[in-house]
Amino acid sequence: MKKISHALVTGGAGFIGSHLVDELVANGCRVTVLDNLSTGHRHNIDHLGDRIEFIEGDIRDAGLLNQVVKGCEVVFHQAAVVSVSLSVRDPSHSCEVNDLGTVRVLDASRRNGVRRVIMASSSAVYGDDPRMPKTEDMALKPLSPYAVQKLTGEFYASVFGELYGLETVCLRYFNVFGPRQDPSSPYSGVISIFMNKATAGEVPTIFGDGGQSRDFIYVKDVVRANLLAATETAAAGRVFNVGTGVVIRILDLWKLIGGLSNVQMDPVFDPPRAGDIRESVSDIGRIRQSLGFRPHMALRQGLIDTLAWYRNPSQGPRKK
Ligand code: UD2
Repeated sequence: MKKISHALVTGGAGFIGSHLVDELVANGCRVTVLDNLSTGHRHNIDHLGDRIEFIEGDIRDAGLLNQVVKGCEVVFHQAAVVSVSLSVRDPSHSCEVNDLGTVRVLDASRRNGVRRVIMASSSAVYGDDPRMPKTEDMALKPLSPYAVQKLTGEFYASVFGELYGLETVCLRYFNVFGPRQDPSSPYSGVISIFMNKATAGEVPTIFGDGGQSRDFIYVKDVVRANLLAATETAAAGRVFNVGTGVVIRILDLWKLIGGLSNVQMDPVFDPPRAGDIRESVSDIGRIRQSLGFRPHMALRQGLIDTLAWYRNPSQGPRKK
């Protein structure tokens, strides 16, 4: 990897952010983490000790951002209210964090000479266009406040590029999974919830008929996409899908996780969630051709590794 001298990771104590921090540190990068610990955890980064600088604070705090961004070459903006259904319940709160917070991150970055900002966007921006797989040039149809907020962030990124010359790259994550994904809320990622249920021997709930499709990408592959986005010249000013192109239906996912956990339980079916999209699978041709990105981890192996983490009492999600 080309060297990054100093990076700020917003949301760096969270699931994806903390893996990104690990990799940056391993690459000899100086790292500052800004996280308000609303959903992130100190224990995700504790093992790094004083090899990173941790600032507990909020991305809506413009004064604080101006301080922490000073001297940073790259900002990885991972902090967000990440749940679609939480944004449906409380659109004002998620708007403040996801939109106002994002503008503040961009603004502090351009004022302080940051070279590039990598934005965590989402496949949610595609909404329910039935065409599969999703390509970056498709018409967008956000179906939830969360999706609107992520799309707004992309527009701001583009405008900050045009107006202020700030380099930005938007990464549309599909469904990310792996160790450290926190299963404790009803809005947690489905794999973390299913693993928690399987490990505890509890019956899972499936929203809808379980026929909805998702493209799950392992967290370490998402980290590699971020590092390419930060270091490849060709990435500047662009939007990329970050997925695998491989699809699985939610009911089949439960069967797979149940099988790997040696649990056989029929799920309970509840009505579909408001704002839920039916089909989601990525076309990753653009990021492959432009940045040379390929996911390394197959779903099954990724699930095995993640399950090992959930079962390890010294690492698993219940340790606070
Ligand atoms: C994910 C991302 C979100 C956004 C979106 C883009 C997470 C936590 N959220 O939302 O940030 O990028 O993708 O489309 O990764 N489900 C069940 N039972 C459960 C939990 C979930 O059936 O106990 C279903 C849920 O209704 C949905 C699917 O599983 O159809 C995936 O749910 P999710 O919350 O993991 O992720 P999603 O796709 O809503």
